[in-house]
Amino acid sequence: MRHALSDILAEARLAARALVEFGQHAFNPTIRLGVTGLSHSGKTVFITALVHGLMQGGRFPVFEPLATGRIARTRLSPQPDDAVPRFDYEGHVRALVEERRWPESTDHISELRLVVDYQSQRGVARTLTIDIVDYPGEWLLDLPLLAKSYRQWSGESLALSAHAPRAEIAADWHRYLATLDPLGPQDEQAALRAAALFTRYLKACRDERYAMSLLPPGRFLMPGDLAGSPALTFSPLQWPQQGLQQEPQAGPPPVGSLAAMMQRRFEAYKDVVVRPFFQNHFARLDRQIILVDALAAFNAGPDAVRDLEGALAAVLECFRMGRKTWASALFRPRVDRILFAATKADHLHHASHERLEAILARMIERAAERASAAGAPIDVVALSAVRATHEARVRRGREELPCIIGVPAAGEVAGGEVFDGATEAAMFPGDLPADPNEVFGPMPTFRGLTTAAPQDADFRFLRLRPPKLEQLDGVAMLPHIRLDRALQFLIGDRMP
Ligand SMILES: Nc1nc2c(ncn2[C@@H]2O[C@H](COP(=O)(O)OP(=O)(O)OP(=O)(O)O)[C@@H](O)[C@H]2O)c(=O)[nH]1
Ligand SMILES: [Mg+2]
Repeated sequence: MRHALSDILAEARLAARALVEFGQHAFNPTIRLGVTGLSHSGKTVFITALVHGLMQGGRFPVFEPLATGRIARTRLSPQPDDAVPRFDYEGHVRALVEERRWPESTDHISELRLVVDYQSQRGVARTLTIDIVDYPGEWLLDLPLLAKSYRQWSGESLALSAHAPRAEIAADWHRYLATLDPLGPQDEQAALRAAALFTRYLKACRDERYAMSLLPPGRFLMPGDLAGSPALTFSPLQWPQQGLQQEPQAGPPPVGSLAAMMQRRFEAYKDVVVRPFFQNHFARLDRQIILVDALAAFNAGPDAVRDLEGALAAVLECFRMGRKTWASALFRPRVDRILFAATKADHLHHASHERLEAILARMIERAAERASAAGAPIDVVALSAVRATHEARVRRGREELPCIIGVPAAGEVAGGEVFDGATEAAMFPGDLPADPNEVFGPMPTFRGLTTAAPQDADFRFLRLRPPKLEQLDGVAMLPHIRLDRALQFLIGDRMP
């Protein structure tokens, strides 16, 4: 009840804004494109490469308006939202193209406006405005918290942490929780300690050895200016009599208890962090691409793959929730296309690209079953926004092996060799199974990429240097894999 009135007001505000935007878009067609993914999934590189390709008029054969020469010009323009940092396109291009290094990590939302002048199929001059919004996937995975009570979330988080490999990582935190009485008096020191151990557990889960994906609340991993505030100083609690599976419907905890304190802070987190994100950003998106570092999960093995699938189900749940909650008659439908993209496909030989796509598609299918339909068309692609490798066959004894060749970044080490950032190396990325079913099920036969060829295991995920620009018909381009297919799905239909 507490939020009923504010939710109604928020909905009215959103509806009013949607109407204004709808009117504006009738004269000036605009797409708001959300780009998200967990940290390190490739968002910054994706946006930079996409914008660079569009502005340079690059080689995008599957993006029909560009391939058929209908796009006259693409330019940057001041963004509509004054309170959102601008996506530092120029800085990132400088890093990628001039310095040949990957852009710095970014942990905030940012925005960039692109204006495309093009000719319609009938030859009429038109303009499409694309607002690209880059936001951390961790924020998206927070949205399901809005529909959960503290007790429910507490029970679910503990249940999730009870399985391998999380259980081992969570051992210290679990041990500490066992000493706390949720119904005992509130205690700031206990809250601080529990929150610190909970945060340490979340951070360890994200370690590349485990590569877990489903780790809300997201701000525990990227606190920004909320670090140390009560809204980030809480943790699930274990009710002794009920064990790990807590009863979500139970009444409110007694006033002044530790559980009441945690519950208040959990609600504060939703008020300060989650609702503003939902209202100011998420509810306004038209199209969404979700970047997934599936290779990191495959590398870590079946547990990480299962966890990633859980995260994808949570993501789909957000879109369903968004539609159910906000799509009223006043609204034009919001996110009406969702693309899941497995990034960094250039780490695999092309023979595996389709397999990567098939596995991701299977993962989404199963996630969608769990999340009930998302309500918007979904597609899946395996891509590399910037292709840092080329392919070759390398002789090993009597065998010829398909491998990829790239320049490992300076300081990367493999097989006792320290790379200087200029020397090429051949890598054997291992094979993905041809049948996606080998990745799933209770006893998956696919054990992870690292077990495919142990002698080369440490070669597999070397950080590679970005490539040199390719010269194509006098245009300097960043090489890519299937970036054009992503673009066609995301905006092709809006340029008839
Ligand atoms: N080889 C290759 N590496 C990539 C590609 N895209 C991203 N990477 C690697 O992945 C890293 C992370 O990419 P970013 O674009 O910074 O990822 P992000 O999602 O913006 O990460 P945060 O800002 O930390 O959330 C880069 O530093 C590269 O090492 C790609 O297309 N090919
Ligand atoms: Mg980034």
